[in-house]
Amino acid sequence: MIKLYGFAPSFPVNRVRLCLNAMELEYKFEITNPLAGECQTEEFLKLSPAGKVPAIDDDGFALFESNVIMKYLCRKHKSDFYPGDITAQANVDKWVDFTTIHLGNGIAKVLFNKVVAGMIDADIDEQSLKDGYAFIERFLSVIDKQLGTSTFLASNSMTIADFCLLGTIDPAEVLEIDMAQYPHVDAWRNKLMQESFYKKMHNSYGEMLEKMTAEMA
Ligand SMILES: N[C@@H](CCC(=O)N[C@@H](CS)C(=O)NCC(=O)O)C(=O)O
Repeated sequence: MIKLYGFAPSFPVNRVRLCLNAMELEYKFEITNPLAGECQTEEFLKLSPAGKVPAIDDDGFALFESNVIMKYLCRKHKSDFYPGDITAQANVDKWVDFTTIHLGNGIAKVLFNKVVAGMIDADIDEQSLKDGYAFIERFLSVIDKQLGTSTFLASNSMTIADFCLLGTIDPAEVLEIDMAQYPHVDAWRNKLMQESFYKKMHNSYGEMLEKMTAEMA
């Protein structure tokens, strides 16, 4: 059975969880918390040499990088969530990379400064926080425009680009992103959050984080 290494607040990990759930693949979630040093063990570094989650072990085949894992799973199980047609696939790749590189970078900056810094007693970098919000505003607006033209991010069918975006934007409320500014993303997201592949992960990012923080206290 597939083993997925990661922990619940990690948005790259959650991209893979959404994909596994939507594909209805059985997997074991091996909780591995980088904030507790659990990614620096000799055993974990064999799976993921930079000590980052997510990583998977699929019956002895080890892989890291969230988007690569989703593509691997779809190819292996012949899922249309990553279409084989060359132009359809290029469209998916385009939105996966755009979401990851531009929006994801902004989310990571804000998430670190607003949530993670407090957990590990690190200083808040005000400039990084400001840059993060600026990236989010600039790039989420582009995604909003795109979602005004199609039902899902890359086309009218759901693909891994949707899992990538849904995972990335999952902490929106916790990060105080005003989703009303992005009505197409907001409507798309509210619909997908009702789906069982999302509910199987958690009811909301905020609820999950609150529960986790209470357990740590
Ligand atoms: N590009 C990677 C990013 C993974 C990543 O940054 N994971 C964070 C958690 S959200 C991590 O493991 N950080 C631990 C560290 O950097 O030591 C992916 O998409 O899988």
